[in-house]
Amino acid sequence: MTTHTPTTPTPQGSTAPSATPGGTAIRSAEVLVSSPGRNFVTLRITTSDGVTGLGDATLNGRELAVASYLRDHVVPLLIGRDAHTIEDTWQFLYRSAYWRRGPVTMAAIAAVDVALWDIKAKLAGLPLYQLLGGASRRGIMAYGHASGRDLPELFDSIRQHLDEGYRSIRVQTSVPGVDAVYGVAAQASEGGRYDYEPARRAPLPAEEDWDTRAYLRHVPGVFEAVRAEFGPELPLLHDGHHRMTPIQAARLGKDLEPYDLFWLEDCTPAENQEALRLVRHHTTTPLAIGEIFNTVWDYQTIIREQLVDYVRSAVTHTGGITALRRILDFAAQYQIKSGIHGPTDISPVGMAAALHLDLAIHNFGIQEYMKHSPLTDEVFRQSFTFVDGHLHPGDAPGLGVEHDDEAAARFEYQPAYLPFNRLKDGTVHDW
Ligand code: GCO
Ligand code: MG
Repeated sequence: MTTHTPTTPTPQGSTAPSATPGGTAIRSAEVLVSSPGRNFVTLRITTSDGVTGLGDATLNGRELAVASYLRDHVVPLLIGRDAHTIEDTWQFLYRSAYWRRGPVTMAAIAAVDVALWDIKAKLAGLPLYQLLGGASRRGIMAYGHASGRDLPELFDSIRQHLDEGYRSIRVQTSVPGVDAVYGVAAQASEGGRYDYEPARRAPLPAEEDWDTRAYLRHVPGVFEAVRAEFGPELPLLHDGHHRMTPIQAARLGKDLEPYDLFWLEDCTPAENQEALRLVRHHTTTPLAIGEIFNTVWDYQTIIREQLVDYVRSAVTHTGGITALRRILDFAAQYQIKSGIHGPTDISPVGMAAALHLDLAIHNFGIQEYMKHSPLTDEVFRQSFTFVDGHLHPGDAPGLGVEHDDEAAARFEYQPAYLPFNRLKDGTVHDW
């Protein structure tokens, strides 16, 4: 039994529901920063009975800001709180900071939220998805990232993904006249694998170039060729990575209609949600957006006016399972489905949280899945499976991920930046 006494100050003075009787008081919270192939920030919460929970707090290229936010401002508030009070802790961290929202704050809250869900599920002796309502499907359809500098290379990449078991494929391509384009593996400087983005772990960001007109001319032909080679059934996706204006995005959506995309992602930057009205009015190509959003407020207009078909937020960047579940429930009222962000900069802990949510919700759409590097897998021991294009989080109690501290100690943090874009005349453009 735990007592809920929100008005009784803890020794830390945070008016936290205290929990000592049930042994679920938070004893410690550690911020673990490591770089096994790429940087990760992980929060580990331990209860007075020694039960541990993990949360992902990785914000690619700005990792240490979240580590400091947690270490300096959140961890001291957690000690002594009841690990069972997930909702109260979420509201406390969100509202008591006064300065709400933003990727740093919401990634920090997400890490606490997911670690507490991990602990609650371990204490219940159940895989986390059981606490979220149980499984709504047998497996989670995942898509992988194929890419190529030209058609033969792209076709090889698609075949390789099919051989690895993927049954849905994102297609990214080089563009004639543009030197380095987002999402094309063979251009990446580190070992030819785009997956370990940012491609360059270095003290300064890499500069890439961009030409929207060249891109708009080239991409439809690539999809025509892919459909001709692989047939009508294979679900194909494409990421515009925030580079188009609404009218340009509308044209691309229209031009891609004959190739029946599963979705066109991040066609505009969408800080301006209304921009998507114009795109929507001109094309029936399904739209996905939201990987850089961090609260439900970023989706208000988009969801209410049904301007997209898929919500792309990560558990890690949107305040955790508690908050993303609410966004997805809101979206469900408008027949909008999930497409949770899952690149390799979401740690295996963040991925596991996504998989438990994917399995439980009704309005699941698809899950992005880029395999982590073998180095990452040494640090994060996982229990998920990937069979015939479908993921499953496994049935270990909690999230099903353990952090190997000894392995992590071998991989020190390295400064890293995402690339940025300049147009031919030198103007900075969205990346
Ligand atoms: C995706 C994303 C990523 C982002 C990356 C930035 O669709 O998976 O666009 O590739 O670029 O998460 O850190
Ligand atoms: Mg994307």
